[in-house]
Amino acid sequence: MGADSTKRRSAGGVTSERARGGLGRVGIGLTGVCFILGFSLTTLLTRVTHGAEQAAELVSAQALAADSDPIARASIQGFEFAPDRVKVSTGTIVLWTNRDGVDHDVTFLQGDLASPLVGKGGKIAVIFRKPGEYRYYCHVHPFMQGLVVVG
Ligand SMILES: [Cu+2]
Repeated sequence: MGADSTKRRSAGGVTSERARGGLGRVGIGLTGVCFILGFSLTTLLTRVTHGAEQAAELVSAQALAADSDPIARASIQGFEFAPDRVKVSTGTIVLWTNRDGVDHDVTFLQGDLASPLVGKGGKIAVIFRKPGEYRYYCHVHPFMQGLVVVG
């Protein structure tokens, strides 16, 4: 009972300020949950969750829809990453679309970042937060290799 009256009293002129602050928090999902389109969230979380500040991490469909980060599009076609060398600025999301009728993934040499396998039309999105060179391959077809240069 006492708590109820306290709550009402605190609802003064300060509350509208709070509400505006809440809107700004929408973007947090980007750094938080990450998963790949059409694949199980749990599989991915076990692979990506450790290390709060990843230099690169998978991002969700929602993050892409928010359109808040620049996106560089690439394809996986004919057992090749195309282009196999991408240069982007820090904070860019690289979005690969698999155009093969065969499942592929994007597995990075450094760290333990790896996407799930995606089939034809499947998308893999990775945001690069720190400058550097990121080499990757498809773990099913190790001859498929690529490089993302983040500057
Ligand atoms: Cu492959």
